[in-house]
Amino acid sequence: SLSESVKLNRLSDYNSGIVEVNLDRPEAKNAIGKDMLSGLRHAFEAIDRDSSARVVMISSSVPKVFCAGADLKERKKMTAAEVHSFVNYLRSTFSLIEELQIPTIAVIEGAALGGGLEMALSCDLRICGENALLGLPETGLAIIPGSLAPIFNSAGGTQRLPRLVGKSIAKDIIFTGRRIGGRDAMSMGLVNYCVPAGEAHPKALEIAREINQKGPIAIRMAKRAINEGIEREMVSALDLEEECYEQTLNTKDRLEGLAAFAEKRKPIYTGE
Ligand code: CO8
Repeated sequence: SLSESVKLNRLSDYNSGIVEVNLDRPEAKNAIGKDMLSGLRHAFEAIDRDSSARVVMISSSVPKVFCAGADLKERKKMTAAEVHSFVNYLRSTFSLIEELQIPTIAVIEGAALGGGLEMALSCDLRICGENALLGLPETGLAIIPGSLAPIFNSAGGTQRLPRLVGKSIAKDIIFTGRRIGGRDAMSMGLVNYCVPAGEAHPKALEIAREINQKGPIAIRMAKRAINEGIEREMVSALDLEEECYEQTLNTKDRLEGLAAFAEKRKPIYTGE
């Protein structure tokens, strides 16, 4: 176990590849305190080193909550210097999640608020139940999402949210701090799928299994091309696409894909 509140599981029933980071701090609704944060950090560092991992799901075993954000009780006891180093560690951990080479899926049942939503925004995909409540309540606490020392590539809610849903919707969400239900989140493009309450986990597994069957190098290169390309101007972005495409050419998996097509069978990819 990495910490009391974070568990790292490999889903054995899907032939490895799919790993799950499970949040389990029921007494604080999965609020991110020091222990939870170091658990998250170690889990994602372990996944980063694990060359057999193909897809990550972040889920909660606490009913009706994904993550209540920063631990506001612990925060109240911290000195300014402690808050500063905690928030920097939080931000670099979210960047680690965002920059993981393999796809990440946030499985949101119930509340994903403040840092909890920012963690979900660091993921590639978000799948929620209809009971989900998503919001950035920070302005109500007289701070802004992901505040403190802007460091390139490690900003939080004010940066990732508008890139996802556009400036106008992001401003509505951040200025009002309103909690948004699953269906509304879906219509705003804040989540990829909204399913009946309790079904987010099976839906996420379905998506994870689909991704798990694709060429692993192709998936990694597609993620890189999209994430890095969107920050570049078009000519340079297209160069990046070409660079990423090249990485998929000299692979055993590409030949396996062509062979499987010719032989009318499912390809078996090894990530080589
Ligand atoms: N931190 C610490 N404890 C929490 C938190 C939290 N964020 N959220 C809930 N808890 C605790 C409650 O205090 C309560 O403890 P106790 O039993 O001792 O009273 C217990 O969890 C259960 O909570 P509720 O009774 O409220 O449970 P409900 O099921 O009724 O509601 C909610 C669950 C909706 C999650 C509700 O608890 C809630 O709204 N929580 C606050 C959410 C919030 O405002 N989060 C945003 C925090 S700001 C942030 O994340 C900023 C991150 C960026 C860092 C930059 C800062 C400088």
